[in-house]
Amino acid sequence: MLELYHHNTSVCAVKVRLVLAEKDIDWTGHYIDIIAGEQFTPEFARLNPKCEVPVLVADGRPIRESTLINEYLEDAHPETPLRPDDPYERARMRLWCKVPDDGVHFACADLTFAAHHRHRVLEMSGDEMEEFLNNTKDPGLRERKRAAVLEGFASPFVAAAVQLYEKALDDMNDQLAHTPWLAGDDYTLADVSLTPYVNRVAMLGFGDDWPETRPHLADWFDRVQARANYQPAVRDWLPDELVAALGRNGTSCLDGYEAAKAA
Ligand SMILES: N[C@@H](CCC(=O)N[C@@H](CS)C(=O)NCC(=O)O)C(=O)O
Repeated sequence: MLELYHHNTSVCAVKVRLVLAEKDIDWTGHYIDIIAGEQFTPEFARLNPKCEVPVLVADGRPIRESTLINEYLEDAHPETPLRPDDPYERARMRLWCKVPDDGVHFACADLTFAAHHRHRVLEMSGDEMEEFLNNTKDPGLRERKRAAVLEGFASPFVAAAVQLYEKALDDMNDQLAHTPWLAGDDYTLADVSLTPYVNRVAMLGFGDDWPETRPHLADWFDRVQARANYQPAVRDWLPDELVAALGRNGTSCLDGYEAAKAA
């Protein structure tokens, strides 16, 4: 039996839910509200000392890090393969899987906090907010969160985050000009790994010009959303009011995003 500790909008949890849905694997969920700080309980810290979702528990044994969880799922459930057979092609696929882990994930956290989560954190009392921010184990991430909460798009980390994101989106568009999926002819863990990060900036309203500026990326994202795993892994977990609110916020956030892009 597989148990997944996850959160509805967490990009890393989406990565794992996409694979579970693609492979049609049964799982039981444990919902951790990471904006309310539920990841900091001692029980959850025993599963993941970094206090982050997702954690997959397979036959009582916890596995953390979404990239590694997805590799585990691929090894344990090789039916509906999501990796190329050829070792070189597989290495190329894994390069795409490293893109979030090498920086886009932190950039995504900057943008998400600056555009959305900060508004929930700012509703906390001063003491609650300090506790929430101080609970983050990684000192670098702690400072980035603090800046995004207090300063929004004026955070000194946001310009670099936007530029890193823009480069990744350009790289994807360039690749997708040559192959239908990121690692070649087939949908793989590479596409899974980038889907939630593209979805996040699209939800924040920063992708409306992609059909003109990044047509191959836009086409890929249309195909990604049309796949059978998208609805159960992504859309079913997004409250309608959140989707609507993000669309409305898009205009004001877009100014911040464009300013950061030009900085
Ligand atoms: N590298 C980790 C990152 C996990 C991560 O940052 N998870 C976020 C949600 S996407 C989280 O739980 N954040 C809690 C927090 O920042 O306190 C992975 O890929 O699983």
